[in-house]
Amino acid sequence: MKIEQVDLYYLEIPFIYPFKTNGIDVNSHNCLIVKIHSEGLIGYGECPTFNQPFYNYETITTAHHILKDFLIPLLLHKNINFPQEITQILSLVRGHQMAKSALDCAVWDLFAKKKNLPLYKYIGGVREKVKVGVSVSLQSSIEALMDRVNSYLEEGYQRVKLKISPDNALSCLTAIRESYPDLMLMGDANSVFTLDDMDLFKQLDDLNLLMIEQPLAYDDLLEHSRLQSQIKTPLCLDESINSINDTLNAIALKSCQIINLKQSRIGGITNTIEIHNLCEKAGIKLWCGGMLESGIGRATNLHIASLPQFKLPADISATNRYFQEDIITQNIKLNPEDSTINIPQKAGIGVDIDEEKLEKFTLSQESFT
Ligand code: OSB
Ligand code: MG
Repeated sequence: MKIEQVDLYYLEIPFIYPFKTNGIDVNSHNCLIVKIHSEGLIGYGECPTFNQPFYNYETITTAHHILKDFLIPLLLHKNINFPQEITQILSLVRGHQMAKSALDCAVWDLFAKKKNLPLYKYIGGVREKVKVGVSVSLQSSIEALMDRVNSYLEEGYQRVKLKISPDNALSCLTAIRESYPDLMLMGDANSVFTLDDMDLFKQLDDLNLLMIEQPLAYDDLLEHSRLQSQIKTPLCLDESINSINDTLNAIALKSCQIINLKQSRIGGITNTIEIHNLCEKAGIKLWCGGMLESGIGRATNLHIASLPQFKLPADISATNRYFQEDIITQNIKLNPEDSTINIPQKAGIGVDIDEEKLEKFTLSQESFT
C-alpha cells in the first residue's frame, strides 16, 4: 500500500475527573492523532504522550517534532507490502517510541481494513472480549479513595489498581483489602520506591496483591531483579520496558514476572507481537496497559489485548471513566456481568472518527502529501 497522505492532529480532550499520579496531574488528555491515507482507506493511530516528560522522556512537543521532521518524511510515498516494514523504516530514528507507535498502528489499521478483518483477527488474537480493570487516580484521603473504588466496583470493574507511594501504599492498600478480601487488587508506583523500602515491600507481601507495578527506577532492571528475589508478590514492569532488548534483558535478569505492555511505549504493534512471543516462551504474563487514550488508542489496545499471552485484566476502561465526549462515534462500554469490554468487530480497529468532535478538540492540524 502506498502512503499517499498523512494528517497530523494535536488534540486536547477534557477528562471527567483529573488524573493524578506520582508526578503527573492532568485535567485533559493531550495527544496526537494520525490519519494515513491509502487506496481510499484511512488508518488511525494515536500518540498518547503527555505535555511533560514525567512518565517517559517524550512530550507532545518532541513527538510532534519527530513525526513532522523525521518519521513522516521517512514513510511518505513509500510502498509498503507488510505492516512489519514500518519498524524497519523508522529505525533510523532512535527511541521516540510513542511518536513511532502512532504511525505503526495507523499502518496496521490500514492493512487490516484492506483485508477486511478486525485488527485482532489479523494479528492472531484469540478472544472477542477483554477482561478489564480500572486505574484509580491518587485521591486526597482514604475516604475519597474508598468512595471512588466503591463506585467503580458498583459499575462492574473486577480489578482495581491504586497509584501508590511509600507514604500511602500500606494504608490505602490495607483499607481496600479489608473491605474487599477477594478483589483483584494491585499497586502502581511509577518508580517512586527504592530498595530502602524493603521492610514496606515485605509488609505489602501480606496483602495478597495481584502484583506491584514499576516500584523502582524507570530505567532499572537490576534492582527490580534483586527486589523480586526477596518478595513473594509478583513484580510487573511498565516504564522499564521500552524495547525488545529491554524485554530480553528483563527476562535474563528475572526482573519481573509480569509486563504491562503498552504498544505506544514500545513503538507499536510489530514490536508488541515480537515481545508477546518472547514473553510467551519465557512464561512472563502480559496485560495491556493504558495511557488514558482517546477512543482511537483504546480501540487499538483492545485488539492487542486479544493476543493469547495477555492473561491479566487490562487498564482499558469504558469511555465514561475518562471522557464526557470522545472523538469516536462508538461508546466503549463495560459489560458489568464479567468486567469485560467487547472488541469492535468491524474491519481494522473497528471504530469511526466523529469528525465534528475531532474538530472541536483539535488545537492544530497539518497534512503531508
Ligand atoms: O503508569 O500505567 C501507568 C496513565 C498514564 C500514564 C501512566 C499510567 C497510566 C495509568 C492509566 O495507570 C491507565 C488507563 O486507564 O489508561
Ligand atoms: Mg504504570
